[in-house]
Amino acid sequence: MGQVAQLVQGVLRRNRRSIAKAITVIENNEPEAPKIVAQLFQKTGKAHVIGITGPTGSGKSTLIEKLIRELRKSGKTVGVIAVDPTSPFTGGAFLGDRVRMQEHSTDEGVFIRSMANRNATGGLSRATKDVIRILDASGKDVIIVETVGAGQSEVEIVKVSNTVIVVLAPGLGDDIQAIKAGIMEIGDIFVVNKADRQNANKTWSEVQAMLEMNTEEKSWKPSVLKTKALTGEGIAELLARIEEHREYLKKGAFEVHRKGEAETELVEAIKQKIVESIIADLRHTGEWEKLKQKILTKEADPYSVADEVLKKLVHG
Ligand SMILES: Nc1nc2c(ncn2[C@@H]2O[C@H](COP(=O)(O)OP(=O)(O)OP(=O)(O)O)[C@@H](O)[C@H]2O)c(=O)[nH]1
Ligand SMILES: [Mg+2]
Repeated sequence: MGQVAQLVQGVLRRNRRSIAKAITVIENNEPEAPKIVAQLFQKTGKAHVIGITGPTGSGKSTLIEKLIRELRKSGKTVGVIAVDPTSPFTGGAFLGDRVRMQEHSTDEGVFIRSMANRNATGGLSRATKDVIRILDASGKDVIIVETVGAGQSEVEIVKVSNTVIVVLAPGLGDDIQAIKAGIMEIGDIFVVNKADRQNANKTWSEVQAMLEMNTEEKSWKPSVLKTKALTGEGIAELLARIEEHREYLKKGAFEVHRKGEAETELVEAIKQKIVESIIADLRHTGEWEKLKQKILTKEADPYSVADEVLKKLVHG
């Protein structure tokens, strides 16, 4: 059996090492990556993907840890992808390390992986999407994706998730102002964590007020929950709300979402294929080096060179 077939079999058998290896192949964008995705594709689409975002330090990882525990109690298997865990709070793969150290380390029903945001732009959501597929094919019922809510990652998390949870916390008031434009639109569920803190009610009211300002008619009305992730208070309510959203999606919104997703992915895939094949051709004919040289010597700017490439493609 070839390496790809072996990995695919391993993932389907829920073998931890195969899952880890397959994810590494995806992350590094190795040549086998598309083959693995292609062979697992039909076994995907069952998991509920939950995106968790919010300012750094709001308690996302702590909350996820508690969610994992509750989900396991109800017999659900869980995959977690922590994207770009490089904030000053965690200084790296904190969630993974912390949870691994605890009871989940020997639990076959939990798989946690940190992914670095190293090859950014576009590549991240593609890689994340494919890693979700690996976990999905390996039979995980719920897949949680954690990202820090800042700029681009907001858009990305919507692209890959069925349910988006925005986690805020008191004392991050300025942040709320700064991020509200982007973040308030994407949440299906809002959480004000650190409800044990003094200003929690104030933050809760602020978030509530912001949501009420949005008068756009939507069939799903986001709500704001309070949690204390450290003690686990409010987690049961959060899970109930997540379940409500899943039920809501099943009634139709899910199909609409999937169609939009299929279209976006197809567009991305076509773009990528076209770009790769043009560049491969240019390299093959030796043209690539000459074009690069034009930019280096300032004979032409990159856009003019790209125009030139396109004209040749169209007119031969
Ligand atoms: N007081 C209080 N502290 C909390 C609560 N939940 C989390 N914390 C603390 O807040 C800090 C940040 O928690 P994390 O879970 O790492 O936050 P995060 O949002 O994942 O942070 P980044 O991944 O760095 O964006 C930690 O010191 C937690 O112990 C809570 O409910 N109450
Ligand atoms: Mg975290």
